[in-house]
Order: sequence, then C-alpha cells, then structure tokens
Amino acid sequence: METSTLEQQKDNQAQDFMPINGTDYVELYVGNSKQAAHYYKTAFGFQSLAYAGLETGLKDRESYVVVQDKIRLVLTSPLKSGTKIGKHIDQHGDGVKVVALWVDDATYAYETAMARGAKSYMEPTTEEDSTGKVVRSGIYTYGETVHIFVERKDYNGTFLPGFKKWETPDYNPTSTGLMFVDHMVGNVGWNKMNHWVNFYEDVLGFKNILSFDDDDISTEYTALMSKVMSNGNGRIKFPINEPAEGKKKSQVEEYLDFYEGEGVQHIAVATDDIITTVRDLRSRGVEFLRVPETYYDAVTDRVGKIDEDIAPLRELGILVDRDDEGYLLQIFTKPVEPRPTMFFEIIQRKGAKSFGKGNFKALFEAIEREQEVRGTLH
Ligand code: TYF
Ligand code: FE
Repeated sequence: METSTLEQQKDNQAQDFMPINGTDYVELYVGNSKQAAHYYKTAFGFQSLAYAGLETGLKDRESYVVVQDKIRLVLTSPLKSGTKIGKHIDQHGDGVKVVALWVDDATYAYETAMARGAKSYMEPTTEEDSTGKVVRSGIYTYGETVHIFVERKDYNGTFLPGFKKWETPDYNPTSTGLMFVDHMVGNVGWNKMNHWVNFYEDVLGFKNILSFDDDDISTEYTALMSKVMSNGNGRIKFPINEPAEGKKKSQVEEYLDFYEGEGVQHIAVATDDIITTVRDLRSRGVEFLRVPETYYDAVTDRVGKIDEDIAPLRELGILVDRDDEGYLLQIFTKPVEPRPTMFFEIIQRKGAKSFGKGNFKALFEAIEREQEVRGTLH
C-alpha cells in the first residue's frame, strides 16, 4: 500500500533519533565584535540583545548578540593575544565558528552523536542564572566549524547564562524583515562532499533531499557539486558544496584558498517581502551581486506568472526560480568581510522547497565577474 506524504512525514519524524527544533544561534569569530554588531544593526536591521565581556567578568573575549525575529547572531572577539579565537581569526578571517542547534535534550543529543561517530567539541555543560538553566554540548563538523546543541527548556533569560541584556536606548535601527535562517551552506574540500553527506546522515540522522552535479552547475569556466542535507522536520537544511574541475578556479576553490580551510559559505535568511527587504538593505549599504538585464527578458517564459511585478525585481536584481511546488525569490550579497569568503542570501519562498537551480548559471557567472575584478579567476 502506498503511504501518503503526511503519513510518510509522521513516519520520518517518529524515526528521527535527533529531533532539532531549529537554529538556536550562529556565532561568528570576528576581529572587532563591537563594530561587527554595529554593522549587523545598521546594515541588516538587527537589534541589540545581549553582551558578555569585561563587564560580566570575562577576561579573554567579548561577545555581542544581535537579534532579528528568530535569527540570533553572536559576534565574538578576543581581548588578548594568543587565544583560540584569535588564531581562528588569523587563519580564517571573520567567519562562522558555531552553528547552534536548538534541542530539547543537549545531553542525549551529544551522547547519541558521539555514539554515532562524532568528534567532541564540548561535553554537556550546565550553566545557570536566576532565571533558570541551559545545557549545552558540542561536536565538530567540517573544518573548524562546530555544532553546539542548546537545551533551553528550563531557561527564561535574555540569551544564555553569563550574558547580560545589551541595551542601546539611543540607537536601535528598524528591522529589514529578516525572519529566520532558511539554510546554511558549507564549502568542503575536493572530493569531501560525500564524506560530509555521510556524516550528517550517520551522526545526525539527516537525509539527502537534493543533489546537483557539475553538469547542473557549470558555467563556461567553473564547476561545483552540491548535496542538500535536511533534518527530519525540515527546519535545518545544510547544502554541502565541493569544488569540481573547470577551466578556471571555481568559487568553492577560491573560498577554500581564502578561508584556508572548509567553512560556512553562506547564511540564507528568509523574508516574506523580498522587494521591501532588499530595497531597505540596499539603502543601508548592503551590496548585492547582479545578473545581466537580459536575465529579466527571459524570466517570465522560464517561471510563468508570479505575484510580483518584474520591474522591481529587475531594478533590485532579485532572482526567481520555480519547482513542482511553487516558486522562490532570492538574491546574494557580496562577501561581508575583506576575504572573498562568507556572504548572505535573502530568500522568499512561495511554495518552492528547492534552492534556485534555474538561477545557478546566471548567479555563478555573476560570481565569476566578481572573481575577475579581484583577479582570482584563473
Ligand atoms: O544554497 C544554495 O544551494 C543556493 C545556490 O556558491 C548556491 O543558494 C549554491 C552555491 C553558491 C551560491 C548559491
Ligand atoms: Fe543558498
């Protein structure tokens, strides 16, 4: 007997040995956390949330936490030389260290992942303050990136114990409409994609929901391969990219060179009004990649009728793609640090569960034009 999609979904969730509620926070190690927090407030519309550093008794590091709807970014810098954080920044530049996952039981998550072959980053640790307790534990993923499991069911504080509320009554830029992390992409080394696909399957119980080979995603010059991993309830989606041989250096290879290792390539954040969000972000100085005008001459033929007018999409450089279930709108920022490494994607899904395969060629050609300007396309 055939099982319906709904039954299948229930079945998948019943078998899910690693239930995850969503992304808890993303921590970036950066050269100047105070200024980075200002940038994410000013340019991206995040709000001040929490602080830990000298004023809370820390001696070696300082973190600012900013929030926008369900998205929490932690910006962390060292307060002295010779720290692990400082070494991370020296090797990689600013970048994502922690992709934290919200779970109901961080001890169970850790023990299960460890029994299934994970490498430990942090044993289950309980931290408390007057509002309750949080249990955190952590495992390594690709490169020096880690997943921290966060159990906060018995906690009522602002962010985590050890942080105090960060109040900035004189400066609170408005939101730009960013709502939650839709997906986060990892760039891994040559022929390492399947290794990390197996890691997410074996250790965390994720499933491979989509695959792109170098024929799907090759331009005249560069190529890459990608597999999208999803947890049981679909709230966590991690595409994994590896470089493929092309005539010139692929964007994944450029990333690996400049990041000096594997790491997070982009953070895709969801909005429910991409035209307003992108117009706002641009007015605040966020820089986006652009595809040629001719992209818009062919867009209606390719995706059919959509709710939005083409004119503002063309004006702002927003891309559109369709799959069996609906369509999506997306756009990519330029890298947000000096090295051509991490960037953001803004995405609005209107039914589509895919990742914009129909845009890959135009997008990757736009990335190549940036590589050309940097002198790294050879
Ligand atoms: O997450 C994705 O798969 C899409 C497409 O360098 C993509 O956003 C893939 C690779 C890349 C940029 C975008
Ligand atoms: Fe993406």
